Amino acid sequence: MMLQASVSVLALAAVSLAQGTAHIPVTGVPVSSGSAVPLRQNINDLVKSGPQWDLYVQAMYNMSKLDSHDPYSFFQIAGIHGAPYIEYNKAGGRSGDGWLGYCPHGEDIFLTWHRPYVLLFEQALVSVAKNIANGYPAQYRAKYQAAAASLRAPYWDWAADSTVPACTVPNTLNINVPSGSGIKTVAYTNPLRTYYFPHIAMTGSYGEFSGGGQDHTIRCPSPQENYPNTANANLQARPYKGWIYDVLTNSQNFADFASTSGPGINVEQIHNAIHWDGACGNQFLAPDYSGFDPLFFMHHSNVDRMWAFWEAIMPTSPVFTASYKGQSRFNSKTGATITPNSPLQPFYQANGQFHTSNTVKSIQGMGYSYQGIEYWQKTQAQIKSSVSTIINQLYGPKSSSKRNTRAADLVQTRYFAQISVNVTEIQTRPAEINVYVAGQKAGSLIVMKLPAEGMVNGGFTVDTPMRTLLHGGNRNAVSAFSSDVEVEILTRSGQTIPLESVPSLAIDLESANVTMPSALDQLPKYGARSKHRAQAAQKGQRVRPPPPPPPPAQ
Ligand SMILES: [Cu+2]
Repeated sequence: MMLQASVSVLALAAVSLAQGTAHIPVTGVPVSSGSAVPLRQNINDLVKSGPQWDLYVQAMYNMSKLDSHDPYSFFQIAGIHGAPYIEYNKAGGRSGDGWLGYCPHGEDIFLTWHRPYVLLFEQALVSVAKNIANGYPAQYRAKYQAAAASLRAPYWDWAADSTVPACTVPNTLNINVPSGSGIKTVAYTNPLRTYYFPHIAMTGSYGEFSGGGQDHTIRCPSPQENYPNTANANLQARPYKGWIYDVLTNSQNFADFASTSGPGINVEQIHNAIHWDGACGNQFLAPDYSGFDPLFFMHHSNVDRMWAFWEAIMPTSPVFTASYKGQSRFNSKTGATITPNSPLQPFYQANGQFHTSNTVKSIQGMGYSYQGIEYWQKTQAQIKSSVSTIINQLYGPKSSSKRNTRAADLVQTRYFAQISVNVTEIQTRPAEINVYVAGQKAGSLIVMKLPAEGMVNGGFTVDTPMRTLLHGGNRNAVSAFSSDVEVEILTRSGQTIPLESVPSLAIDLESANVTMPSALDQLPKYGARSKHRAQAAQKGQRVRPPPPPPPPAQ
């Protein structure tokens, strides 16, 4: 195996290797029990934090420059996701028979696998940051050491603010670094803008590795595109805020919430669209290389936060309960039975066993938390209340915080399109499925390269087109919807995949009565739901009846 520990940076790993356990346990950053646990920060707030920001930027840079064999190097950690197809953490040899990265997509373990993944990145980040803090001159050292101890993986909240973090744009960032017995402000190479692949990876030392056709990660390349402007235009063209509010409040169980394997709107589908939009395609959209774009861990920290929020408002809900047949991964074959107790390779617990979906279900004891989830000082009910308030404030419709509204005004009918498709029929992936109702764009679903096969599901609200149909005088808006849905499937380069080549694609219209909250710490309550299969046509091929003649003049 190709891993070697670099002892200088790897206090924690070096200890476990020396003790002969041979695995880096993914524990997060240890925090003494009962004391306040550091919160992951919004990256746009971390920028203003002074010493913590100085350390984060330098730690990201140092990780990118660590020897590519070092298990805490950015190369090794980012490379777990897809390419290169090498063993990490002595987690077992290659046994996959299809996709050979470690990450699962389109499966119930999508969220549970990515939680210890971000946690491993975080413990490496903080370990490197602590070393940097120790190098600050005496009069600053304690302040920087404290900042390192409470540094955690920042998140990019693309739903509250659908633009790329401004700090990922410039070539340099101004930070304070040690200088003699003081500190000085320097223009520091920005490690959040791009990552250069190690030369030995590009020349084949780790096996198959193309870098996605580049020796560094790129985003929205000119002259056709521009970062951040094109990325921001992409992001703002989708209603991420509403999607997040809907997925957090509408999902009835973990499997529906978590991944594209469950029906209707889900977190993975929203996450997929961020991969499509955030860098205009390129490595960030390719599962083999997406882990290397510095946007990745900010994005996945936020995905993890969405799951933590959902758990806070659904505290008694288990992770998925049914077993299923998994797809190929680095050390798991197609068809392996996956349960909530299946190993999440290559992530070990401290006891030498692999993490499982059950061992990562709660963030308690993982050394990090999020605002609202201060579990060391709040009851479960208080956490639910504060997280509900945050969800309403950040993602809710303006009316969600209205008080003293008449009860009858709070009941609404909401409409969702639910899409399902067998991805093997969409041979050129990733692709975007755009849905139109009465000629107007109603929503979109990104279908990724992964999962490699099987059914993928997603959904979004169609309240606006349904309202238009209702106001247009359609007494039966549900059947009006059904007879006026059109679909356009586009590849990343804009080529059309004809609907007739994707016969499995189905669109259902789900309607539900929803009681909207009357207080800021309450969330919508979904009542009975009903579903109608719609007849989708290729966009532009729907023959619409001519509009009715105007009524005769009196
Ligand atoms: Cu992702």
